[in-house]
Amino acid sequence: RKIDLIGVPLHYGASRCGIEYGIESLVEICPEYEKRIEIVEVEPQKEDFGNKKLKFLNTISKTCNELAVRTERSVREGKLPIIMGGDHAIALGSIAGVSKEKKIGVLWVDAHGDFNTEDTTESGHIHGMPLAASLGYGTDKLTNCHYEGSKLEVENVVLFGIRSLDEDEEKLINEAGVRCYKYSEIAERGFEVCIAEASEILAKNNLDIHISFDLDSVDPLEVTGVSTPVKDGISREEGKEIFRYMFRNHNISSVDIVEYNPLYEERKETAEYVDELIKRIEAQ
Ligand code: DIR
Ligand code: MN
Ligand code: MN
Ligand code: MN
Repeated sequence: RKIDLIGVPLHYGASRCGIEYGIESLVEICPEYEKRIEIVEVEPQKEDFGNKKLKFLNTISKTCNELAVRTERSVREGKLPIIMGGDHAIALGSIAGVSKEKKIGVLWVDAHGDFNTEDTTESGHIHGMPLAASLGYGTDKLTNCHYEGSKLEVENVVLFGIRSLDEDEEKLINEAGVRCYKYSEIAERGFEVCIAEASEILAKNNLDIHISFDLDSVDPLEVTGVSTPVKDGISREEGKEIFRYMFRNHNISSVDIVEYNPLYEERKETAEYVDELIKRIEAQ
């Protein structure tokens, strides 16, 4: 299948600067991507700066709506879109776009749950909210991205690699009933066992699967170029194995690779990793 590389240099969903340079930095080590990546531009909108629980809501909402149109078209044309961030808020747009075209499940690989709403968030950063919003939790302006209502069903969503949840965020995950593989469980029961089980849960309804891969899911000792590193995590190899395993066992509709922040990386090893992941997907 032909691959569409879609870049979204959004940083308004996150706290620290630098994520907006991720795509440029990738192109520096792999110039061949320059012509291939189609950029969805981020156009700053008028904001309500009094709203500390939904920072930059209008800009993020606008960007996600545009990305959704672009992603929907890619899937409709029979292609596999890889959406590159930018911060993880963009997953709301990619999932909205793909799910307009076909019903999907989601494997969310992350150190964080990204399951906050304006009522549970401690930071007000929307990159901590896209999974909840895709399931219909939170403000209309996010949950109604691209089309009205929820994009996913709880039984078709699995969280993987999680080791940092806000208190009320964790309550909401449990209330919603989403299966959450914390890193502690993966470390205890083994990576192979857990990815196989996660894949089986997602296979139940025979849906195409979207993989949303936050680079901070990987151990920050191995991938340093992220804004919000959390101790421990899956290895680089295990991250690649997730793609190998999922592509072998599912029809993968689309992929996000997000949160690459070149300002924090030590030796371009994060850019190299993004390149390796793209090449692995292309080899399927
Ligand atoms: C935190 C951090 N839970 C928040 N989230 C991050 O701001 O809601 N997600 N870093 O990737
Ligand atoms: Mn900034
Ligand atoms: Mn994330
Ligand atoms: Mn994260």
